Amino acid sequence: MTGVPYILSIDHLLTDEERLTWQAARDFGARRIAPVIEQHYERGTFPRELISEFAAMGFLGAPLQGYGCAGMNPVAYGLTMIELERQDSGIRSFCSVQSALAMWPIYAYGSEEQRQRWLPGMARGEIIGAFGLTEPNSGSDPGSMRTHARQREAGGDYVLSGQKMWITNSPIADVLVVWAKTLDFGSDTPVIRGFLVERSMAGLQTPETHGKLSLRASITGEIVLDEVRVPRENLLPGVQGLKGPLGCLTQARYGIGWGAVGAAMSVYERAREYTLQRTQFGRPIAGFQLTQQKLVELHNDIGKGLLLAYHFGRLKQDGKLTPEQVSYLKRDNVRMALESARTARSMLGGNGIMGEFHIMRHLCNLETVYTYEGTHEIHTLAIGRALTGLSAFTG
Ligand code: TGC
Ligand code: FAD
Repeated sequence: MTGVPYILSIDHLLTDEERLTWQAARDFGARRIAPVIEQHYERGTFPRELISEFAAMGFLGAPLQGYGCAGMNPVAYGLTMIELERQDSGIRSFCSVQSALAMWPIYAYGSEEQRQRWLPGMARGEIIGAFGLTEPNSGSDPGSMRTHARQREAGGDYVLSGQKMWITNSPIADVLVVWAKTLDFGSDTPVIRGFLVERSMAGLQTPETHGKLSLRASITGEIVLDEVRVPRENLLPGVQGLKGPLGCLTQARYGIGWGAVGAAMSVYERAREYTLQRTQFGRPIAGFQLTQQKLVELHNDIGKGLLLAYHFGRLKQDGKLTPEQVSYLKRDNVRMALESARTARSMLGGNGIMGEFHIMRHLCNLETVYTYEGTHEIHTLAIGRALTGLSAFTG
């Protein structure tokens, strides 16, 4: 990120390894994702053929140590998120879900047996994961979930029933991390717990959601659980309560905060290139003051977003990053990227709506990114609570 089209430079803030990781991820995106992404987006398909290549690049479980994972530090991981989302939010989503929402809970809350059983295959991309929290009647308020698990005898299996919706990768997942209100045998107080539901378990269905006009190169579906018998060994033993799924979201939201900068970079670079070439009134439209103002705003907002991500990345490396700071990062950078995409789209005039110019795809994707992993409004309230000590979520 040195030289035109960027005045800001952060290269000197990075280690050699971080710079190499960034360059390798950028080259991979340009070589393997860029040529196929528009076609997948139009068809509404995900490039499954690239999963083994994501694994070879170390993108799956990237920040985790051991179990065949790359063990990237938070800044290196963030830089890979930039490059994946520079290509498409749906591609970054696949890697986010696999790494932060499926592998991370097994790593952080699972038993050693569960880690050994699942993580190496997930890092190789041979086992696909999903994360089931959202339900038809519980989105922003996951504590109101209805999916439940009941244990009918001491130490016995659990029986899960309920419905999750809007679940990335559920139709292709081999293992689904499902959060359910759980009643242990003999207890009358349900508590939220996580289960590793396997594809082969009877009573599980994962129908695909069709008709999306956003994040089309990402597979989305439901999780329907009809008395699914899940052995006790598939319960995540290390966490109870809403802090279980929210802890996973903190990991994923951190990656999104970086990834959004990649989408913004893509739309800015395309708008700059286009306006330098496009001539109206006898001169390149990049020569008009109003166009330059737009380019400057895009450029400067990207710089601020990148520095914010970098700063929080170093805090994370030191173990000091708080969930409220992650809300700050996700909220601000996604808003910035979405506004940047709208501005960049306008700069291409009619061509701005065409697939071949890629900006409209980013714009449509970012509408989802604005909503998932905690909506813009929910993060506003999370930060507002941190600033005032007053919760405005209810009442
Ligand atoms: P609240 O009382 O605030 O907290 C309950 C417990 O959780 C702890 N906690 C957190 N822990 C870790 N990370 C966080 N970010 C945390 N936020 C809270 C908290 O300390 C407490 O722990 P304890 O020990 O005291 O019990 O809970 P609340 O009911 O008031 O809810 C707060 C709220 C609204 C912020 C939360 O529910 C929320 O974040 N809602 C948004 C839901 C959401 O983000 N869903 C995302 C679904 S997954 C998804 O979208 C994947 S997209 C995948 C892709 O990339 O393709
Ligand atoms: P609602 O919660 O109904 O919100 C609707 C509107 O009301 C929003 O603007 C919201 O901000 C606002 N609102 C709600 N409460 C308040 C309040 N207290 N104050 C002010 N405004 C409020 N979920 C998963 O579990 N796993 C996944 O893998 C996953 N992948 C997804 C992929 C896609 C493509 C999409 C679109 C969603 C995905 N989600 C996933 C679900 C996503 O996290 C939810 O859509 C999101 O949390 C919002 O929930 P909701 O859609 O039910 O909206």
